[in-house]
This record gives sequence, C-alpha cells and structure tokens, in this order.
Amino acid sequence: MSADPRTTAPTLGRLTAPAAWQTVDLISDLHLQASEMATFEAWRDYMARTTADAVLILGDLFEVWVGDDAAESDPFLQSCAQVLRQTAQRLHVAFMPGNRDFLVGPAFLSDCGVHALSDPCLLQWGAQRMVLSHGDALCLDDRAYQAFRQQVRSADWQTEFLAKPLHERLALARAMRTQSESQKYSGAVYADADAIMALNWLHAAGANRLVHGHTHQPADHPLGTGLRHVLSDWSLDHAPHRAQVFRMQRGGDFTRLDLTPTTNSTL
Ligand code: LP5
Ligand code: MN
Repeated sequence: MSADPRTTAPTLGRLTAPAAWQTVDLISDLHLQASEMATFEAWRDYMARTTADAVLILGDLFEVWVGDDAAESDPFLQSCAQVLRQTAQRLHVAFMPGNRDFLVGPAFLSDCGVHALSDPCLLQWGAQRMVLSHGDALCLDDRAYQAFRQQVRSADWQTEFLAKPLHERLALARAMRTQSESQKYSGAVYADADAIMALNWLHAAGANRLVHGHTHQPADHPLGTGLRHVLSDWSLDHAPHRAQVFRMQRGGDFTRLDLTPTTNSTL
C-alpha cells in the first residue's frame, strides 16, 4: 500500500534569496507554442522589461516538451531559449517543471543560464518562508491524472520515452494533448489543490504561504493561518486575454500585474 500523500512529509527543494533581492516575479502556465505568437511576444517583452530581481517560472512555460533535442531543430524553441538566455544575463531566472514540460532537462537550462527549481520548493527570503509548486501534484481528486503523473515522472518511463525517435515522441505528445483536451471539453470538473496536502506542505516547510499555478484560477485563498496564491495562465491569442505576473516584495506585499494590451501596468 502506498503512503497517503496528504500526510507524508514532502521532499522540498530550497531556494534561499540573496539579501539584495527586493522584488520577485512568479509566472506559470504560458503554454508557449509557435502557433500563438501574441503570447510569446508578450512574454518576450515582459522578460526584457521586468525590473524584478528574479523571475521564477512555476511550470508549463511550454505547451509541450518532448526532450531537449527537440529545441535544437525548432526555430520557435530557439527563440524561447534566446529570451531565457538574455534575461538570465541580468537577473535570476529559475524554472520548475509543469505537467507539460517536465522533460525540460538540465542541459537546456544550463545552456540558457536558468536555475532549476524542484517541485515543491521552499523559498526562504529574509523572514519569509513560502512553498512554490506547479500545483498538479496537489490535485489529488484527479485520480486518473495522478496515476498518469506517477508513471511519466518515473526514471524508467522517461529513459524509455526519451530513447524513442523525435517524430514518435511528438506524435505521442500530440495524442496525449488530444486526450487531455477532449476530457476538458467533455465538461469534466477539474480537481483543485487538496487543502490537507497543501497545509501539510506548509507545516513541513515552516511556511505560511503557498504559490502555485496549473489550475488557471487566479485567486488568493486563506490556507490555515496563511495564504494560497494561485497564478494565472497566459493567452493573448484566445479571448479572454490574460497575462498576469504575481509580484512579491521583500516583506511580503504582493500585486498582480496585468500585462494584457488594454492595461498600462508598469514593470
Ligand atoms: O494539460 P491540461 O491542462 O490539458 O490537463 C492536465 C492533465 N493532462 C496532462 C497531459 C498534458 O496535457 C500533455 C502532456 C504533454 C507532455 C509531453 C511529453 C510526454 C508525452 C507523454 C505521452 C504519453 O498532463 C489532465 C488533468 C488536468 O491537467 C487537470 O489537472 O486532468 O490529465 C489528463 O488528461 C490525464 C488523464 O486523465 C489520464 C491519461 C491516461 C492515459 C491515456 C492515454 C491516452 C492515449 C495517449 C497516447 C500516448
Ligand atoms: Mn499545468
């Protein structure tokens, strides 16, 4: 019998913020893809202009990622790599894998100068301690997804998958996306983050805030005596347009910057 994830202590990664950091931006779920250039351009412009000391990407930056070798022959993924590389030259950029891009490898990240974040991860920033996650692991009621996740996150599955020719991996990823989209359009109600598991993570980390994406339901919820901040997804190619940055200040204040074209948020 496997352990109950609601009460098992998580394996936490750790990011200790340097004393000089004043502002940290958190983004997730951009689902970048060549057919959605408006979203890419908004992200590229944001990355070039942000005044934050760090951009932490909490998963699903890419629509799908089937292996680092795919980026070598794909001009769009090369453009994404260039944005990451240029931004990482002037501030701290870190990437946590999501359910679409969990196969982004250390070679791609180090080629871009991007730091890896494991999921979940404790961000220690002065007196603040917060847990960061993509969020999919918390959606426990989605049993079919959790079984799928357990399989595709295993080292054996990944070795076998990455050994397949690129065209086969792309076809499998397309089939998986079709399956996932058809589930969405069937009207299935998606699970939200499990409150007991989320609180267990906070307690294990000695933290009072959790920040995650994945559910695409941006909001700030009470969680125990703390808060759960849910990030927005991005799309400037499909209405309703959304492009939101969750910005934290040293000391704990936060704002949500809306970067859709009709607003005038300053970065
Ligand atoms: O991503 P989103 O928001 O649509 O839905 C997610 C869950 N879906 C996924 C799948 C991804 O969308 C696509 C993965 C791309 C990764 C590329 C590399 C690896 C390729 C792997 C090929 C096998 O994560 C969705 C959740 C939803 O979030 C809400 O939390 O419900 O979960 C699913 O749709 C999974 C199914 O519920 C269970 C799948 C069982 C396997 C069925 C196989 C079907 C045939 C596919 C052939 C490979
Ligand atoms: Mn996701």
